[in-house]
Amino acid sequence: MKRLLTIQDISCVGQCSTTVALPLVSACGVECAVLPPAILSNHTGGFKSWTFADLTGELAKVEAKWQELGIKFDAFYTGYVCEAHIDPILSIMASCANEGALRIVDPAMADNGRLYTGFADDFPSKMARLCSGADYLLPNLTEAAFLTGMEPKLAGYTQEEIEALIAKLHNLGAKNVILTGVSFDPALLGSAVSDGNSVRYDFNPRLERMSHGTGDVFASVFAGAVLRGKDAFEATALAADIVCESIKATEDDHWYGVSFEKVIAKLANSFS
Ligand code: PXL
Repeated sequence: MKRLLTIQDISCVGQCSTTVALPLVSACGVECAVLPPAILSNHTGGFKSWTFADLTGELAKVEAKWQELGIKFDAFYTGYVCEAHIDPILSIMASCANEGALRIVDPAMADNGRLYTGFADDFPSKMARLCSGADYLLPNLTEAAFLTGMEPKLAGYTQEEIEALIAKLHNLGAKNVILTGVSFDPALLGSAVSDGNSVRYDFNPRLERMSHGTGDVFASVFAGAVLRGKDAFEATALAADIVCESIKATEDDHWYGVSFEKVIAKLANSFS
């Protein structure tokens, strides 16, 4: 069984980041270790306030212990992290990697044209350092724009513009780019998957519901699927299906996350 380390916060309540990655990566049949660089009472996307315990100081200690114990990983999957975490994370990814270990980077920092509350305007340039060594980079359209120094557009990207954005993301140093939130037809929403040579598109019917945490569901399933041997396009299609199923399984008044729990059995079965 492959062993993946996910590095992103624990939001104790809110169905995002580590509390999504652990069950979904595990459901794919991949061992999921966790390293939270911060613990929040709840996520920052819609709750009025939150607590934030920074664990930056633990990261180098954990790295030293893993080196002493010879603990290594087949893959690293990073999500929501802060500026101070980036250098320690790069160090862990260098020192605790099995040969050929994959780096899957979700630059979780923005959506709908805006950075998440708490990130300074220059944060995308810091996050770009993490993206530069990514084997798989998974930004949404807003994150892609910020990473490449462009103004984000809320809608109306042409295929030409999408592919120019993807080229810029490859120029940052990412091997494969999976750009989410792509739409050329109002009825369809999907992703562009690029290996640097060609771009393929995966679309699903657009669901008229804004949902928190769907980027984390997408990236977690994508990471698990890639480690189970699916190629980037297959992993994208599976991740998008699981996101859609999770949204459909979520009660209308459940605003802070999606009920991915109801889709775990289906996800696990897709590997049998
Ligand atoms: O889902 C991304 C995410 C992760 N972690 C925290 C967040 C968010 C999005 O708002 O606030 C703490």
